Amino acid sequence: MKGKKKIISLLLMSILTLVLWGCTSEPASKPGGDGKGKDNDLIVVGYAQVGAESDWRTANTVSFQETFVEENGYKLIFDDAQQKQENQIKAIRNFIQQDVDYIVLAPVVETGWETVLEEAKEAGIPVILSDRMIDVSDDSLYTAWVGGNFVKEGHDCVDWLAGYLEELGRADEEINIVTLQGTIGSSAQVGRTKGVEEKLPEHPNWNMLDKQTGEFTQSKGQEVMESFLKSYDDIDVVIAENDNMAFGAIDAIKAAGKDPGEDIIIIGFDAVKAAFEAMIAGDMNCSVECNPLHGPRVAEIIQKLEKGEEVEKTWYVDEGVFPASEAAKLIDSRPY
Ligand code: GZL
Repeated sequence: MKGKKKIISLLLMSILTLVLWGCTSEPASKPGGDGKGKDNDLIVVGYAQVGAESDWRTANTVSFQETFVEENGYKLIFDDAQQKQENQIKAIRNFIQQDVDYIVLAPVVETGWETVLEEAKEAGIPVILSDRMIDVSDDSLYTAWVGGNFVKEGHDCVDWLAGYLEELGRADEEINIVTLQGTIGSSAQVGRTKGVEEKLPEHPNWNMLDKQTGEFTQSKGQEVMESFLKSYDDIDVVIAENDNMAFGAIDAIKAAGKDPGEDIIIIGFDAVKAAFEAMIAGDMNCSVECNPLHGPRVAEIIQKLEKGEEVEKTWYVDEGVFPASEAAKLIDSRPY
């Protein structure tokens, strides 16, 4: 709860207590027995979520819903934008209308946020970014960002593939790659694509045949992979910028009579549990982790802000690289 709201509510409560005390010998108390109003003491957080396009997104949403509960002192107002920026902007304006204490935004794309975040700043409501980043000239428009290092994830993908090809004795072979990109302009897509492209020149025998967006969804990933298989008959590797598009690619490759994980190496990003299941089934070769469990970190930032403490601007989540050889051993310990 913001400073001015706290003072006003304390003043109101003391006036109310004095008035009630004057009328009865019993001390004033409100329903619930603790003498505190139900909503008065809760920190109200508005979360403008991207959508529900992937397993990663679902896990991210659950992390917020499990963290920002009343027993932890919060009231969560959640909005699912169905991957549309205009819906997220509308949600932020609603949060401002409702005078929430904090706005959390998982920006579907990097650009187009200045105006609405200026409005939040005007209203004195701190904005915390979760997951993807925004591209703004004035970084005072957000207080902090929690997310994955997407460029590093792209680097890790190339390094893993190089090691795997070495293991297979294919280090010097011509390797043809296609990429299923995420939502174009999202920092996860921008970063992962950039990370892969930065390291490709280390492997002059690798050819990036094509890149196209699968919108981070399984169905679109399958559709794009079907078109790739029609266009190219010698694909060696699929880099899918999230696991759900990898699952779509696996379905398309099987339908084309080829063996995913064997004929075509499949690499995904996120490391969701279903990716471990696909790796155990032999359909997928690796997943580069991008941890979605941002709820506790965002709560940590809010608690610091509530105490008037300074917070770091950038909070990277821990992430690893998970090859199929590790999948059976690790799947039961996977948190999402
Ligand atoms: C990554 C996140 C991406 C995931 C996808 O932080 O933005 O969006 O990789 C999700 O699964 O749709």
